[in-house]
Amino acid sequence: MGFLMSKLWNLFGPEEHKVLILGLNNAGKTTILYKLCLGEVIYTTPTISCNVEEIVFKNFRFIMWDIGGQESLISTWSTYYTDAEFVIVVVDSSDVERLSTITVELHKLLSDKQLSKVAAVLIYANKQDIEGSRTPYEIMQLLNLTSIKELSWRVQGCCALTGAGLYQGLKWISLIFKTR
Ligand SMILES: Nc1nc2c(ncn2[C@@H]2O[C@H](COP(=O)(O)OP(=O)(O)OP(=O)(O)O)[C@@H](O)[C@H]2O)c(=O)[nH]1
Ligand SMILES: [Mg+2]
Repeated sequence: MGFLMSKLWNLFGPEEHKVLILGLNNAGKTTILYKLCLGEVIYTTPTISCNVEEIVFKNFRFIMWDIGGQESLISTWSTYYTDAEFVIVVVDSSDVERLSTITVELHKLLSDKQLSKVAAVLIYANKQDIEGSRTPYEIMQLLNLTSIKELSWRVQGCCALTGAGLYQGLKWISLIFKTR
């Protein structure tokens, strides 16, 4: 019976999609993941490999892969790319010094052939609560997003601590899958 139920769930249950959450260390990726999953701000430590959680939203089942962003881990990101259908890049909007680093990494990952199933990228311009943070519009310009023609992109300003902006981002992801 359990087997039959799981088959029916697969047939009629929410569609499953693998989503990668990438970005430099301290950007707020893990905080965002658990704020979305649990509705709470959890205490985080730097992610050494990855955290994987499921989020069911608007009839979609997103399997979220939050990958560690420390410098030494960036070269391992591509080992998680197989079957990914969507990429979220989290940017610390207050970390102006490292915006050029994430710009390079963003454009590099989007040109990786292993991510050929990815049709869109959401950029969370996180830490909007910190004074002096770049606005979502500035983040769009600094990340040179207008040069990306092959896929859809959107910058969503957010604050993982309050949750502001997070669901708007999730809504956009579900819209992308709905209109595919
Ligand atoms: N002020 C502020 N702090 C935030 C926000 N989001 C996350 N933080 C803090 O930023 C720090 C790093 O957050 P993490 O979620 O661990 O960062 P990460 O991107 O997962 O980092 P790695 O796992 O090392 O790649 C933590 O102290 C968070 O509480 C935010 O929107 N505003
Ligand atoms: Mg983390």
